[in-house]
This record gives sequence, structure tokens and C-alpha cells, in this order.
Amino acid sequence: STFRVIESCLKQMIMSSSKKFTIAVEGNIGSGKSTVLAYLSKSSLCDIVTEPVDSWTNLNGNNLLGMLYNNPHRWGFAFQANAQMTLAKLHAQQSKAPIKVMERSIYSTRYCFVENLYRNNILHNVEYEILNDWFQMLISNDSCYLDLIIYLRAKPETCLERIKSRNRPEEQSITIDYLKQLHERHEDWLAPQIRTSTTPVLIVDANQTKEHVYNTTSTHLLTLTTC
Ligand code: TTP
Repeated sequence: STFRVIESCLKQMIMSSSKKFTIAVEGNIGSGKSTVLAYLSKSSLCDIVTEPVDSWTNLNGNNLLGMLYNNPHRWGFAFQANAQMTLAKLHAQQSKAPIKVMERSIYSTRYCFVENLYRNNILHNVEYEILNDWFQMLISNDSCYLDLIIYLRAKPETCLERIKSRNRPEEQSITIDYLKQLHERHEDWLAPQIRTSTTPVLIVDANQTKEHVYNTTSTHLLTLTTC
């Protein structure tokens, strides 16, 4: 089963005590990353690093996330440059616990969001080149290394329902088409057979009811990390 992957990775980590282990939880907007992280935070073996959405909605008093959704052509580059940098800083943050669990990573800013804005001609190819150059520079640092990606794979329709029910003001304009595109970017990057990622990927079916998915995932992971 897919959990064997994480099991063997964790065993490896525990056996070589000096090695810290870094996991990124990835998946479409609304796939349930924050909820899974909230559950994992119960394990004393995990240090949780949440995504800095709050800093994106209040950057020196500016709501950069809202600006992005209102005018992606104007703010796409600035938003992505900032997202990339904030995530690179979180990669560099040392964890005290043996397992560091991150919500997203610098890789999804590049392979999902930047890629998608570029393919929709929202980012100019000069902007795309600049972001890519910075990305390559940032990931050349060892701190951006990931041992495992947990991919919460959910249908775009499921994600849209969850986005509507949480009702984040900036995300009112998110459409099913946008979520389908982002789903494809995640699939290109992480799905078996076609994946471009070289990091091991644990795929979790995140289509079931929220509670069921999160309980199942976290129970598996908590059992593994506390045994
Ligand atoms: P997500 O990173 O998908 O976080 P979430 O809170 O929606 O996740 P979940 O529901 O699974 O817990 O997105 C947060 C917001 O930031 C969302 O509106 C998309 C936006 N975003 C970008 O536009 N570009 C980026 O590079 C990233 C990382 C996020």
C-alpha cells in the first residue's frame, strides 16, 4: 500500500537519528491540506510548518492574495515572487522534532501556480524566466530538499465545494475551470507514470468526506510516527 512508502521512509529516518525528515503536504486549493496538518500537529514527532496565507493577505497592510485574484495580470508576478520567497524561508527553518511537515513547498509555487499563470498568458515570458531563475537559485540550497510528498488528490468539484463552504473572501472568484487546470498541474508533477517529481510521492484519495479522509490519513501517519 502507499503507506508502506512513508513507513519505510520513517524507519530509515528513525534508524539514523542524526537525519531530520522533511515532508510536504500538497494538493489543489481546498483539497484539505490544513486539516491534515492540524491532525498531524498532535504527534510530538512532527513539527508543523503552515503556509503563510495570513502574511499574503496582510503584507504591510496590503492584501496581496486579494490583489492577485482581482487583477492577476498586474499582481501575478509579485504574488508568485513573494510566495516563492516565503516558502524558501520556511524550508530553511530548522525543526526541533525529527519530522518537519510543511504545508506546500517551493516546488508547488513553481510547478503548479507559476506554470499555470504562464500557460494562461498571465505571466509574460520575461516574468516566467525571472521567477524560474530565482527558483533554480533557491532550490540549489540543501534546505529545500524533500524526503517525501503527501499528495492529497481530490476531484476539482470536491475542492470547489470545500472552498465555497470555508468562504475565504479573496477566493470568491475561483471557478471550476481554474481548479481543473491546477489539478492538471498537480497531476503532471505528482501522478504516477507521468510525474516529473523525483521525490517519493504518497498519494491519498482526498475525495471522501472530509472527516473520513483526514481521520484515515492522520491515523495512519500518527500510528506510524508514534510506534
Ligand atoms: P493553498 O496553498 O492551496 O492552501 P489552502 O488553504 O487553500 O489549502 P487547503 O484547502 O488544502 O487546506 O492556497 C492558498 C491560496 O493561495 C489559494 O487561494 C491559492 C493561492 N496560491 C497562489 O495563488 N499561488 C501559489 O503559489 C500558492 C502557493 C498559493
